[in-house]
Amino acid sequence: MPGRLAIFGHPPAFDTPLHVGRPNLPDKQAILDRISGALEAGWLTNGGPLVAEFERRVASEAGVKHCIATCNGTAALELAVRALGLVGEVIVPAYTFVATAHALAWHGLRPVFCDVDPATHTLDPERVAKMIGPRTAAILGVHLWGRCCYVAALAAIARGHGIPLLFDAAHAFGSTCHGNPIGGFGVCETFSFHATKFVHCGEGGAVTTNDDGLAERVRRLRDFGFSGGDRVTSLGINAKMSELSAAVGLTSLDNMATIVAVNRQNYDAYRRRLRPLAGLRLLSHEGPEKSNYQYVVVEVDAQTTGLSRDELIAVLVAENVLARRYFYPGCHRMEPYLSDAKTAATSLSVTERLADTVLALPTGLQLDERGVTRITEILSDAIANADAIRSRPGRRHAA
Ligand code: T4K
Repeated sequence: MPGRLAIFGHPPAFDTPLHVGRPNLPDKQAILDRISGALEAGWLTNGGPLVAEFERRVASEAGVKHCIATCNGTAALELAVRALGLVGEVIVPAYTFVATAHALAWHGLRPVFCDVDPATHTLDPERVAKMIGPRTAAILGVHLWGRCCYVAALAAIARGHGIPLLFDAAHAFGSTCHGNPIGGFGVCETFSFHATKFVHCGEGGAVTTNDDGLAERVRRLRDFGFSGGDRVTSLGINAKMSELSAAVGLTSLDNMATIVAVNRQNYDAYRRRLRPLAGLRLLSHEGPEKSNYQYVVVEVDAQTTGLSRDELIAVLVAENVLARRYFYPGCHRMEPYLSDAKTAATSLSVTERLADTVLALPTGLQLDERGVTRITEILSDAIANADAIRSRPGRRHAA
């Protein structure tokens, strides 16, 4: 009934806002204990024991030889492209967080935006193959939403053209591809351990690779170009992770299994409850691969629901459910890329449809089955009252 919805002036379903990307903090005391140890030791960054332990544990989880921890996921990508010495153009999906493109452009590389596969929202290998040109320096795949992209097909294309393939695995720590942990594919992969990720450091990231030389270059670039003692052997930057971030990250790793289990329960509850709602397609985390279930992503078919994605977001936000329209409007429709005439002329029909229809819903430790049930009831009530919602006076679309 319209009467139950906050958008009609009734109290919101949730007293406290539910966020997409609310940090999981299951054991604050353990974080404080680790930070206290670092303070006692008087060692806060630059090669401290907590970062070293974090790197060992991430490498082990990702099944990879080297992990180089960084101050964030964007810096990890930047170090990777810099260490690979890329020059020219890099093929990348437009349907991703803008950091993927910015990390390239910041280093003078031109992101060439490719469309994605409608089923998985990840780079479409057939389109990638057609876009390779004389200036293509690399392919950068993104394992979106915690699910792997088409690694084997992309690897075959990269191999055929003798160009490196690397992956932005910001969403995909703890997930697998072809049965192996994400982290060891391509020449290297990069992770984000931002507060909004299911396992996080507050701010943090990492480059993972099995290539000894590349690992050494990334380590050097991360630390001003120092290659031992006071010897500087190349240009470098400060992209180091601090001991305080590693303290948060290690505690997060300790709780990883619990967080994934809760994410999975929430996803299963969403799946059961959304099934009867025609016009809402939940992106699947089913199948043989392991997923971290960290994003709950729904495509809204406005013809069927009677409400656009943005109208549904407005309903949810009024209930204190802060759903997000990731990744709107697609990187190719953002500056500075839009000012590039070639990019502006690019039409990416799948990316554009997803940017207009995808809704990310809250999950993580802030939520349980009751909360998921309530959120899906709101969606159901909204669809049942689409006409009343559309015709109410002074309606505004979600920003
Ligand atoms: N590649 C990909 C594919 C990525 O998705 C990302 C980052 C990167 C690369 C780069 O990695 P980092 O350099 O960031 O490590 C957020 C995150 O800031 C960003 O890390 C993430 N992807 C992206 C998907 O989401 P915004 O602009 O949505 O952040 P914001 O501030 O709106 O926060 C998201 C929600 O989380 C809000 O509802 C508020 C809530 N929140 C956030 C923080 C930080 C909290 O409740 N508490 C918090 O402490 O980008």
